[in-house]
Amino acid sequence: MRDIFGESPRFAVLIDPDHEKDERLESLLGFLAKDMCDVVLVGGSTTDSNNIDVLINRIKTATNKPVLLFPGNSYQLSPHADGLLLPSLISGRNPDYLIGKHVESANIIYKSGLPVFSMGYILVDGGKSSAASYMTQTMPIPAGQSNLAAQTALAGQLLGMKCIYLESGSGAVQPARTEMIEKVKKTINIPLIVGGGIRTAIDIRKAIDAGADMVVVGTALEEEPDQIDALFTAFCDHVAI
Ligand code: 1GP
Repeated sequence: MRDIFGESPRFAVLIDPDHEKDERLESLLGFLAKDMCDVVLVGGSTTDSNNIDVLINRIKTATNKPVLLFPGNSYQLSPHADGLLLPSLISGRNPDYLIGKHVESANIIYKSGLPVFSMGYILVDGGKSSAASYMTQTMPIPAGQSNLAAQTALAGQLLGMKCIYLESGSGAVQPARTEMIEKVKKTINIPLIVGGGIRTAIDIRKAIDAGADMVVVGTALEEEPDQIDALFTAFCDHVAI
């Protein structure tokens, strides 16, 4: 897989396959065609669509940036992607999402030849119930429990995971707190992805300053694709400081 992390933080756009038919997607793809991101993630918690191949081909027609699967379940896989972030929900205690889904899909993933990047996925309370929490039947880590998040991330690193995703849930009211991002970042030495509820330039700056190696924006851009110009500019300006 191409190196998705580097010396400086990355800006990732998350697209949910459920929204493949949303007319706003075309507008977002138009911005991606102008290189307004570093990475595109594709995935969601609830999809039952068969649109993932179509969606990935549309994205890859628009941009040369890496397109990585970020699957919420074992059928959100496509050989057309550039790689797979393989999440294990290490904040939860549901064996299906720790290892069960992985066993179900191991042969398919292996045969696809997709580069795989194993990822410790940590769900944090984002101020409202999230689809990820509901679908996985797991409790998020309370937003104020930075030590617990850091311990969980460290356990993921010790298990050999290649990155950690601190997830407040799609459409979260509150992104992960800076104290938690800082604590997790200081505790691990693998890349840290932060997403969920990031909507503004301030949210992006806070996440970067706290130590995020990648910030993920989904809902805000799916709702209002035009915002990407301002958000990506703010991101680039801040990273350049
Ligand atoms: C969800 O972290 C991602 O898995 C993105 O969240 O949709 O709130 O940007 P948003």
